[in-house]
Amino acid sequence: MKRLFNEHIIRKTFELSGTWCFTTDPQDVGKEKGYQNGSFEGQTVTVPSCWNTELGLLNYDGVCWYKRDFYTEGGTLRFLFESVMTYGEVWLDGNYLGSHYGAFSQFDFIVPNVECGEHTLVVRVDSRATKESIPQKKVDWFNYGGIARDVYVEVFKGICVLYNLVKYNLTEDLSGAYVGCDLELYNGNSTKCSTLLCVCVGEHKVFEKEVTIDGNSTLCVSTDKVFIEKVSLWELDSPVLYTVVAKTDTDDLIDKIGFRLIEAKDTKIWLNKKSIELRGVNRHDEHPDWGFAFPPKLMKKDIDLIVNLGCNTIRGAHYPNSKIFVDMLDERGILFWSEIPIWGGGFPDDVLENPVVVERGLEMHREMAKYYYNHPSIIIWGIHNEIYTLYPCTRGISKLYSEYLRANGGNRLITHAAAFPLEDDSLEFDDIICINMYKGWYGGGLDQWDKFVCEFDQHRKKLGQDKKPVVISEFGAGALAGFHSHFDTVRWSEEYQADLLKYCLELFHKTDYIQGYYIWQFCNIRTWPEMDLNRVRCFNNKGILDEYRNPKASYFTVKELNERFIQEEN
Ligand code: ADA
Repeated sequence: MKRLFNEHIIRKTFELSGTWCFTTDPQDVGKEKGYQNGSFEGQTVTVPSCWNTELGLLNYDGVCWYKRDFYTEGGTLRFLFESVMTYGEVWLDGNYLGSHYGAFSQFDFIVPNVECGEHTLVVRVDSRATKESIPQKKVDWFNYGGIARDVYVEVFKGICVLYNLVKYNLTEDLSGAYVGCDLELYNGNSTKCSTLLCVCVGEHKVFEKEVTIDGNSTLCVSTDKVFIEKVSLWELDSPVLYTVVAKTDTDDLIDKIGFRLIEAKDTKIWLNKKSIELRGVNRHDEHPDWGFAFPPKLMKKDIDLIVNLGCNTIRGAHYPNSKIFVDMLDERGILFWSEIPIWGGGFPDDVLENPVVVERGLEMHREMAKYYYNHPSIIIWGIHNEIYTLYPCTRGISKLYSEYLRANGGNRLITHAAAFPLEDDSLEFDDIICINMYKGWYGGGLDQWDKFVCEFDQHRKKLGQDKKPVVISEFGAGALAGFHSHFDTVRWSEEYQADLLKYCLELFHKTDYIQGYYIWQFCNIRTWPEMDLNRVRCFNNKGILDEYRNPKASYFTVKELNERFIQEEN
């Protein structure tokens, strides 16, 4: 399942999800043996899935091969992969189609003149990290391997719409909008063709014109902005979505958008010109039984649990989440922070200085901004998490990524999660200042929080950054579900975690310049067994629910506090 709605009524598409033939290749000899031609035997696995959830493969990190036969009537086909973890190479009937690096982004190959009949698609997946990987080997989550999201085949007839990024500006009073589109088209025929291209937003036609494209070529079209006099806004309590249909004579692409304005000024965050406090959790798109191949049913359950907690926002720590999840947030009026997996501790300066890594990070931002552009729920782009901000190279990276997203990422707030906020050299590139801090768990007692809050207030004023709202993007404590203590000072107890979160939430809520928080974290997550992070049970246990979504005591503490804050607001 790709989206919560049909992206095409005209275009014929079929899923290649289901059973595939699968084998591990621990010596990485598959290419020499000709596996790319489909000449291997193996077990059956379902796609999408992560191989580490198969029996015996929990800790397998390496190369695997997948094979799937399918029938087509032929023509120009587009093979679309939503997520291959981490490096994927693809062959059709032994012919190399190409490769993609990066676990959390879609990619595709367009193949003209495919003959009618049976074909074989082969995918080589390599999950191993190198010095040039994003993320690096050292991360505080389990880096699953596999084809973790769906695979599709789309049949291209004539001129097709590959992408449609809807760009708009709202009028000052937010009642109307100037709407235009950046479209990418592809001519699936081998000869030059023309078509009428038409784009509608709801019932408003915003573009209609004839376009001509050479055979098997791409064309980008940017339309002029058209004024829509009356629009309903995408609000948290009424998230109105508009269906956008881009249509040619032979093809279509359907998406949804919402009209909203997000701003950060005068130390506050404003949604549609109303100030909001962000009440959120950090959530990994992960489950011990599914890995990153997270099923929609469980996504909905996670969202229900988060809404029940009184939250209005989720940070997709630490990578772009599946589009279905973001569709659900669009529909339910929940704000989302999306980021790429440049994760702190794993990135020493020699890695961050490597131009291959810098370019990979930029490419991940390009992909995120393009594929998620139309989602109204995404209000924050995170450029990196906890990298050491006093490396000379960090400033350059922060500048590069934030400038890219500011120019190409639509109306969103840009930030990075700062673990060293008092020595951070990149705060000036942010729209909101986001701080990860674990006082009361790592480094210092709980009362150190008050000291920090005063110190940072002085600091931001000294830097001239005091008009920017501050959000505490990570804080928390580990708790082993079921471990209780009469003493709230006993670490790892549910009581200790609940108390720490209560202390923090109350402090953040009453501090004027702090405009929100994201608890670390929604639920426990699996981590690498060999990590030197001291993770009991090989899990990061800071969830306010356990990994099977059973609540710890802190879940109810947080719920109670959020409800109180909401009441105060009204
Ligand atoms: C960091 C990091 C998280 C997690 C957390 C922790 O802030 O961003 O991914 O590792 O620490 O639990 O220590």
